[in-house]
Amino acid sequence: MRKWGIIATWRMAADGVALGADILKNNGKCQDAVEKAIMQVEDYPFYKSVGYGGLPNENCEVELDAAFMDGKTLSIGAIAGIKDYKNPVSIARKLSEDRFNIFLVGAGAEAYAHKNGFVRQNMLTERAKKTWEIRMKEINEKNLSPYDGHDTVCMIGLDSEKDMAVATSTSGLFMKKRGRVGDSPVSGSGFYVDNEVGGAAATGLGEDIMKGCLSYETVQRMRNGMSPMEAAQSAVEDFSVQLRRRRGVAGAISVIAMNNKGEWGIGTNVEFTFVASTSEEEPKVYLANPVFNEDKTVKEVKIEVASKEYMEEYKRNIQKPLEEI
Ligand code: SD4
Repeated sequence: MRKWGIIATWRMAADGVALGADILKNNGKCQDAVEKAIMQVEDYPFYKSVGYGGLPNENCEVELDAAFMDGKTLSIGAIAGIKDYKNPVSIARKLSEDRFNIFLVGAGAEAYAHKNGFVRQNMLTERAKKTWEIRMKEINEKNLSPYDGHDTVCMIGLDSEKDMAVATSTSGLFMKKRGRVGDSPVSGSGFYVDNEVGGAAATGLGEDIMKGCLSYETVQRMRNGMSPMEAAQSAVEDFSVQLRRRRGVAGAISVIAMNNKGEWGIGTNVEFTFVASTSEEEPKVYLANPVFNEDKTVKEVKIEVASKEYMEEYKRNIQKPLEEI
């Protein structure tokens, strides 16, 4: 049997991964699998950190970042700070076909999307607006740090022809400054894939992920012989140690990885959930929990499959009525 595989960040990607796995199982292309899988997450209104329903910036505007990379040609397309367009990942994929101007921001990205017939849509939901209002009040009353609630969806796919692709999509940090761009659309930081090795993608505090180019770093470690699990965990851990030593603090960082044999791995310095499926395994949601030593280094990361009850509780929670937020 020909091998295929797909891995994604966060439990919100469960339905998307199932869709992507279906495409790959039927000998579909990895480019289509990762794009369609991410579109599913972007379109679902109850996920508050990606696409429609994503949380806004401090001005209550939803500004979205997305990227797409093809592991065969190394083509990249990326957009940042785009407003009012339905599927940022598809715009990024389209840009990857071009030779020049492959990374567009703000008004330029919107003009490109308009010219190429992408669907315009107000991406701010009532739910996201209410969450913003509550948070604004808390920040003002309790002097809290505004930055919170950030979960990028990243997908890495391998198809039966041994091609690979990666894509990302996010509303970035909740309450970010207008125009702030994180790692997710930045090649090497938020994502990277090379058919000859494998792919990696990151989620967490973009400001820190970019300091270590962690997706490229993870792919390089696989190139040098590490398994995806060793590569992702050592890249995250080594860099977290560096950040703490040199800056006193390391932000939340999680990386997913898959090599061109369909083996996958993750690295994380915080509690993290992810979803994976391959020609050998049905889509499963996993919970990853780092166990720390006294000096804050990670001793091991415990990985277990999420139960059905866990996922049901999660769905109930994200869909709770607006009055209960
Ligand atoms: C960013 N890395 O914009 C993104 C946010 C994220 O999990 O992934 N959070 O910094």
